[in-house]
Amino acid sequence: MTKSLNRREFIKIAGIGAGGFAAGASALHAWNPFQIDPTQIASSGIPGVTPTYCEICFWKCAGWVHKKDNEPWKIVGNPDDPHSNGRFCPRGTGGLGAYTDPDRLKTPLIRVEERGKQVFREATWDEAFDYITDKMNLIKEKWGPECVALFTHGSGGDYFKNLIKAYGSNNIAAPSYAQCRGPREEAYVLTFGEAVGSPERTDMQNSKCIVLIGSHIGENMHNGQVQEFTEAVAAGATVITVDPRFSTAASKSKYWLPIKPSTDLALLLAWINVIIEEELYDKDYVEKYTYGFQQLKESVKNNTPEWAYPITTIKPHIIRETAREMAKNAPATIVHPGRHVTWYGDDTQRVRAGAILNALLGSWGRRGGFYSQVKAKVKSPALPPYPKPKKDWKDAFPGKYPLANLAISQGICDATIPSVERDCSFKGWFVYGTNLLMTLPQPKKTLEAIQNLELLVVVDILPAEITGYADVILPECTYLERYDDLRVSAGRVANVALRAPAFEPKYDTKPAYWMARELALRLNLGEYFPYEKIEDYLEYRLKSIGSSLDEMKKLGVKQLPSDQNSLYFLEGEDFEFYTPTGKIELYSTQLANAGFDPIPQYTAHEEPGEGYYRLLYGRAPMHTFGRTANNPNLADLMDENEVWINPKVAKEWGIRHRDYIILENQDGIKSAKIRAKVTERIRHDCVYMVHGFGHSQKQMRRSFNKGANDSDLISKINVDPIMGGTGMRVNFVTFRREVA
Ligand SMILES: Nc1nc2c(c(=O)[nH]1)N[C@H]1C(S)=C(S)[C@@H](COP(=O)(O)OP(=O)(O)OC[C@H]3O[C@@H](n4cnc5c(=O)[nH]c(N)nc54)[C@H](O)[C@@H]3O)O[C@H]1N2
Ligand SMILES: Nc1nc2c(c(=O)[nH]1)N[C@H]1C(S)=C(S)[C@@H](COP(=O)(O)OP(=O)(O)OC[C@H]3O[C@@H](n4cnc5c(=O)[nH]c(N)nc54)[C@H](O)[C@@H]3O)O[C@H]1N2
Ligand code: SF4
Ligand SMILES: [Mo]
Repeated sequence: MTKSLNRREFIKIAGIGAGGFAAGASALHAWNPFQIDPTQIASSGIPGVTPTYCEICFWKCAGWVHKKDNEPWKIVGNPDDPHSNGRFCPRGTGGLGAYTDPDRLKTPLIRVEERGKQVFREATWDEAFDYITDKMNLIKEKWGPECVALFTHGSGGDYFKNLIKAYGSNNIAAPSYAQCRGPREEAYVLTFGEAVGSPERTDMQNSKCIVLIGSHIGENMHNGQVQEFTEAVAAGATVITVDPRFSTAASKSKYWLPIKPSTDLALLLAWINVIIEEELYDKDYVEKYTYGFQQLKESVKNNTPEWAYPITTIKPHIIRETAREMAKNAPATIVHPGRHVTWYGDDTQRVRAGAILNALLGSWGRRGGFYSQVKAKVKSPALPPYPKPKKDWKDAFPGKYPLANLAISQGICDATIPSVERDCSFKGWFVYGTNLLMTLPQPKKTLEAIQNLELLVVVDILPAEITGYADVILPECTYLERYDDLRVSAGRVANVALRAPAFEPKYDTKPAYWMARELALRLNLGEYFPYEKIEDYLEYRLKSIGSSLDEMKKLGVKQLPSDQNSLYFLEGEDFEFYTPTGKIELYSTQLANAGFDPIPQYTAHEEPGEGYYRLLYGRAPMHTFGRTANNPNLADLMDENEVWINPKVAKEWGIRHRDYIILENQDGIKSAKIRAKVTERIRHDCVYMVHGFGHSQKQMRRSFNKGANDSDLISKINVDPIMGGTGMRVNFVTFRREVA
C-alpha cells in the first residue's frame, strides 16, 4: 500500500508533456568523473566473466565477476550501470571475501538445546524443511497464519515475502524502515505526495548548493551518490554540512555547522524563518504548487536565528548567511533528505522541515534539486490472489502509528512478548538477511521476544548473532553463487540488471528462491511458485522487455527507452501532487487530521547528565553495518571501531589517544572494550562510533570481540508517534577504565 506506487500511476495519467528524453549510456559517461578500466568494457560475453549486482550494501551496483582457474579473481563495475558508472566502492571490490570466508554457514542446522546455548546438529535440507513445515502447520491451526512474521533485508527476502503472504500473513518488517528511512519516506509522502526512494531522486550532479544534515556522504559510501557529490564539489557547488562531528563531507564544505546534537529542527525552522522574512523563497513556485504558506509564515515567525542560537549553538549570522547561500543557488539547491534518519523520535517532523525548505526553494522537480525518476516496466507472472489476513501487526497497537505504511520491526518484537491486552502474540519468525540482535535497538527486548517463539527460522550466509537463537538455520549461498530477481531500479535512465551465479554454491548452501519454493511445496502453496527454476521466471520477465537471459548475460545491464520526457517540471507546468490538496503541503492536512502538528514545531530533547555524553554512531567507508566485519578482504582494511572523544573531555577523564576503554550507558549497560580516538573533530557533548563492530559470535573468528557494538548501548529509544521509527540517539554514555 505505498503511495508512491499510486503516484507512479498518476504520472502515467498526467502524461508530463510531449517530446523525447534520451539519456543513454553516453550521457551518463559524459558526467562520469571516474576513469573506466577498458578491460571492463571488453568483459561482456567473455568466458569466466559473469554479471552480478552487489549485495554488500543496498545500493546494488552492477558489475562483472572475473575468474581465473575457476577461482575468484576480481569484481569490477559495469560502465553501463547508473548505480556504479563502472566503479565499485572498496566494499563491493572486497565482496569476493563473502564467497571465500571460511567461517560461512555450511549446512542446515537444527537446534538441539535451549535457545542461545548454540547447540545445533547438522541436518539435511529435507529434515530442516520438515521441521519448519510441521511448526508452520501447527501455528496456522492453533493461532492463525497471521502469527508468523518475516523480518527481511536483501534480495532473497522477496521469495520469503511471497511465501509468507501465500501462507496468510502480511506481517513483513524490514529494519530499513523503522530503523532507517521510514520517517523520511513518510515525511516526503506527506509533503510532496511521493517518497524519496532508493537510489534517492536527488539531482546532486547538477546542484549548486548541497545542504547535508547529518548525512555523512563519503563515509556513507552509496556509490553513485558519492560520485555525484564529488562531481558537484568539483564543479564548485557550495556545501553546507550540519554535523556535530567534522565528517568527511564537512571537510569538503564551505560551511561546517557543528550543531548541538538533537537540535536540527530548530536550525531548520530558523532557516525557514529567514527565507520567508527576507522574501528569499521562490514566489511563483510557492504560489502555484504549495498549500499552507500563510500558516507556515505565522508558525515560524518567532523561530528567528536569535531564537535558534542558544538551542543549536550556531551563531545567528551564520544561519542567515547559509540561508542566503541556499536561496542564491535555488532551485539548484538541495537540502538532502538524509537516509538513516531515526535519530530522536521526532524524525518525521525534522525531515518534513527539510522538505518544506526544499519546497520554499522550489527545488522539488527542478534541475539540481529533486528529479522525477523513470523505471523499466518489467512484467511479473500472475499469481493466485493471496489469502486475506484477518488481522495484522497494527491490531497490537490500537490507534498508534497511524501513518506507518510498513510493519515496524520493534513493534513485532513487542507484540511477540505475551501480554493481557492481546489475544494472539507472534509465534513464528522468519529472519532473512538481517542480524536483528545488532540491528534492532534494545537487544534485550529482542531476546525476550525470541524466547516466546514456537519457531525461529534464520536464513543467513554467516553464523551471525541471530543464528545462535534459531530453531533452524538455513545457509544461503552468497550473491556470487546464485541468480536473483532482476534489479529494476528507478533513476535517470530506465534499466534492468542481472545477477547470475559466477560460482557453484560452496558447501551445502542453497539460494533463497529454492528454499522458499521447497517450503511452499510442502505447505501446499506451490501455485505461488509456478517456476521450478528461477531461470524460467527470469526469462518470463525479460521477455516482457524484449530481452532474454542470454542477452543479459552479455550485457549485465540493459538500458531501456522511457516514455517520460523530462526529469524536471516543465516551465509553468500544471502539476497535481498526490496529497489530499493536490499541492505540496507546507501545512500537512494529513498530520492535522491524525492529531499531529501540521507544521513542525521544535521541542527540546533530554540532555546528558553530568559526566555523560550523547552516543552518536555512523558508517565507515570500508564496511557495511555488521555484515562485512568478518569479510577477510575488508577486515584487513579496518578490524575494529574506535570511540571519538573531544580532547577536552579526554583530558578530564585522563583518557589518552588509542587507550582501550569501556563505555557505560545511562542504564548501567557496559560495552566491550573500544579504543579511544581523541580528536578535535567532535563536539565535547557527544561521542561517536562506527556501527557494526563488537561481534559476540565466536564462530565469526575474524570479527569476534573486535571493537564495541553500539546496539548494546541503545537500551532506550524514542519512538516516532507518527510512523513508529525508533529514535536511537537518545542514549548517553560515560567512561570506565576496567577491561571487560
Ligand atoms: N545500533 C544501530 N542499529 C542500526 C543502525 C546503526 O547505525 N546503529 N543502522 C540501521 C540501518 S540504517 C539499517 S538499514 C539496518 C541494517 O540492518 P541489517 O540489514 O540487519 O544489517 P546487518 O546487521 O549487516 O545484517 C545483515 C545480515 O545479513 C546477512 N547476509 C549478508 N548477505 C546475505 C545474503 O546474501 N543472504 C542472506 N540470507 N543473508 C545475508 C549477514 O550475514 C548479516 O547477518 O540497521 C539499522 N540498525
Ligand atoms: N560505507 C557504508 N556506507 C553506507 C552504509 C554502510 O553500512 N556502510 N549503509 C547505508 C545505509 S543503509 C544508510 S541508511 C546510510 C546511512 O548514512 P547517513 O544517512 O549519512 O547516516 P546517519 O546515521 O544519518 O548520519 C551519520 C552522521 O550523522 C551525524 N549526527 C549524529 N547525530 C546528529 C545530530 O543530532 N544532528 C546532525 N546534524 N548530525 C548528527 C554523525 O556525526 C554522522 O556523521 O548509509 C548507507 N551507506
Ligand atoms: S556501493 Fe559498494 S557495497 Fe554498495 S552495492 Fe555498490 S559496490 Fe556494493
Ligand atoms: Mo539504512
